[in-house]
Amino acid sequence: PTHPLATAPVGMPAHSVDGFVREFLHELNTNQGVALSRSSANDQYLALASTVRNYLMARWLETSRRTREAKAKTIGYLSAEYLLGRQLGNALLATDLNEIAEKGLALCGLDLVTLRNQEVEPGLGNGGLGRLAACFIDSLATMDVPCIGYGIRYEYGIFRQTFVDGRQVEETDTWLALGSPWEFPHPEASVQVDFGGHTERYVDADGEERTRWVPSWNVLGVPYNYMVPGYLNGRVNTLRLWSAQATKAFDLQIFNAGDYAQAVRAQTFAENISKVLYPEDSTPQGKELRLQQQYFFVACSLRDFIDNELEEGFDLHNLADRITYQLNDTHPVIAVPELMRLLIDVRGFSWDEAWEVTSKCFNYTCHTLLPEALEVWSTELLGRLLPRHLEIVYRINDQFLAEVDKTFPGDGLRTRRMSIISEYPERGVRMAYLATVAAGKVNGVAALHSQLLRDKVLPDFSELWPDKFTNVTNGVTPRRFVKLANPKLSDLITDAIGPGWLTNLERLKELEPYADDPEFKASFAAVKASNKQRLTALLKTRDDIDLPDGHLLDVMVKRLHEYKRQSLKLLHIVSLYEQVLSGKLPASALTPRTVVFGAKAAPGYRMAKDTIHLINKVAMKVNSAPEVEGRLKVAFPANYNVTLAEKLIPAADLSEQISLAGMEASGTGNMKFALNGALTIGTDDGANVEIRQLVGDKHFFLFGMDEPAVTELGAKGYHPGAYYESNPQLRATLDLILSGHFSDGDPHAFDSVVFNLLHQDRFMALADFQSYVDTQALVEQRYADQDAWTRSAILNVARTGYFSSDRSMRDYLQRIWHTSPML
Ligand code: 26W
Repeated sequence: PTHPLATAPVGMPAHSVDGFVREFLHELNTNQGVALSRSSANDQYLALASTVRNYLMARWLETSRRTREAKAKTIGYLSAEYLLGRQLGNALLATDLNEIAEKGLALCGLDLVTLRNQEVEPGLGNGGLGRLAACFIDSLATMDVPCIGYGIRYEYGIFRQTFVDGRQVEETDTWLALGSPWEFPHPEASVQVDFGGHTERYVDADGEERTRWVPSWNVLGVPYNYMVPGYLNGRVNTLRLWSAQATKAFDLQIFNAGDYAQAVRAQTFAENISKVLYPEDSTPQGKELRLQQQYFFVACSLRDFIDNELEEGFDLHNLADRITYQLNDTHPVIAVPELMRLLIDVRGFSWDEAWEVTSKCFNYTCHTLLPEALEVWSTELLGRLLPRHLEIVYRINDQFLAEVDKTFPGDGLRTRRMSIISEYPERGVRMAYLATVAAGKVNGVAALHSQLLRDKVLPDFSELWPDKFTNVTNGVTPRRFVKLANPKLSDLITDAIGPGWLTNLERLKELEPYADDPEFKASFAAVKASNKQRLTALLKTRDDIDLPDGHLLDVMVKRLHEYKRQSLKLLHIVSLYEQVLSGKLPASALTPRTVVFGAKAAPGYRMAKDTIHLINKVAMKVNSAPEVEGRLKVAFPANYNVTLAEKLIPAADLSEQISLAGMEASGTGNMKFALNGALTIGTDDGANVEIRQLVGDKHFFLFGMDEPAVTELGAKGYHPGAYYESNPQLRATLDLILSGHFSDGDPHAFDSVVFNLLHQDRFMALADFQSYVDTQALVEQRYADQDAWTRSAILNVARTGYFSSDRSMRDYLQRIWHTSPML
């Protein structure tokens, strides 16, 4: 280019109220095509989003230029889910534009809060795993680490939950309907992805025997780029989500012959691939479309990096110098045979050369311990959809089992146990084994989880390769979950210890002395009270729920799953209620308490849905019972999501982390609550273990069996009915549900939930019941001493800086990625 402006860095709009107003009105007029006086709130939101986006644009282009020039090693985060939450607030924070925007909008007669509330959050994830991905890319940008997040641009994210007569009803999440100001589509950079067909052998020009994949159909992957701004540091990384499009709009021959429906069918078929997020969290269904999704985004992502991020002529033997792929659970593991295929079939590498490169490029994070959550793809399906990949997996397995046999000669049982290919109930590919074989490092997500991963899920592998296994405890981004969610607490912290803690969260330790400072304690309690008021106002307008004043706010928010034991929390509520109803306890003896639930159930998960129904029915009864009026209340706002979490967590007094020990890999909600000054009641599970170690036993309410006790009880034979027989209060509690009291006299309404607890109770809720209610009594005692409670709450904040996702990223950089921030 010859024009000087063509090579100059893109200019940045002025950081002034005037400049902001000018930009905003320009966007409103030219992008939305409306005058301020005629504009809707949505127009105004879209114009505001574009304005803020423009401030980041120069930084974004500059980041990408710098990274290429430095040939820095990039983290390729491969994740089928990103649960981002709203973008505007975070972008304003990252650009330091909040105040300017507020003032500028006021000059236009507009209110920033109202516009922020227009945004529909991108819910492109189910729960913990997707939210973790969002926290990690935030931290990497903030720490100046080159990272591209790769994933799928689902047209419909996690379903919107409503309740009808207390039962969950799912509605489609139309997050794109009112415009999508944060994304940049690049159809010109589309990638073709092949499926189906068969493979052929042939001899190439050099006389080498090679394999060719002859696919039978294909789709296009269209990249959509999203900005991932670092906090006030000028770095803007990229999140690249792929959308599926038909390769040909439609078949003109067929169309001309008159069959319109047939002509467009192929198009609809292809575009289904990125249509909707699978709402199953932890129970894989083995569905063909899901495997298509996985291969689709992974194939696009590998091609994208090689073709567009590396300089021309780059020698792929050195690929591992430039990228390290992190596999977020097994969902993207098909990337392993895909990279092998690219190197061998397309680039002409030998098998050994290709394996040398591939085995240096991948690392694998496991996020679960539940056996049913480990993905196994049937070879029938895999062979039909990706025949070449199946061949490659077989060969990886042959080579791997030969290595096992060399280390443990003649140990046939062991080779069969460790095989990537399982034989029962049908022949399938164990994706966690494939990931472990290919990965440089395998990690769990909390200390206990990583230990159980080594000892129980992959013991043979950790024996073979002890150094492959490591732990990185999860973390959460303090930008979203402290600063944005809890501005008042953030101001109070800054007043006490000065600025800088938001990117160096261990500095919260400096708050410790303030736990004994009466003035600080009063301010801290006032912040909590104000956050409760904010929540009360929100729940009134959002759900028509009335939160009483002055209650202990007891919160359990997470996906509905049996192992998380929402049913145990419910038994506690019913038990308190039953004791008052039957006269065993005067209502005045209850600590005024409001329990808030938030939980979505997978649409096909019957027990989870029945549990939601039961919670809602108990809520209706308890909330209208004069016996417990002013003392006990149950609130279950529908559609718990990131946006609601940001209001709920800062208001909470008590954080419920009550999974059966050994089941919750880490948990991340537990960290968010502690950082916002809630006390935890929890089992010795996941990251709870580390939270308790850091905050101290006196400031954490531990209950229930630990993991060894759970294993022991399971081995000896668990009989939940025995607890029912021997514990009168537990019996009275379950009997009240069985009496039809909560179901308009229908005694069978909740048979599924109650009989499951009585006769199976896979997650041992009845075994932990007494310990749980006893510990809740200790909670009430502490709460009665508000001063002591506040002190514990402050110490929770001061001692949990470790759980910043910045620290998690430092751990990954040192232990797994072997790279560092850009200088
Ligand atoms: C349908 C297949 C499937 C299988 C597993 C879907 C989703 C999963 C995930 C692994 C479930 C998940 O989100 N795990 C959670 O990951 C969090 C982040 O590491 C942890 O904090 C949670 O404890 C863990 O349950």
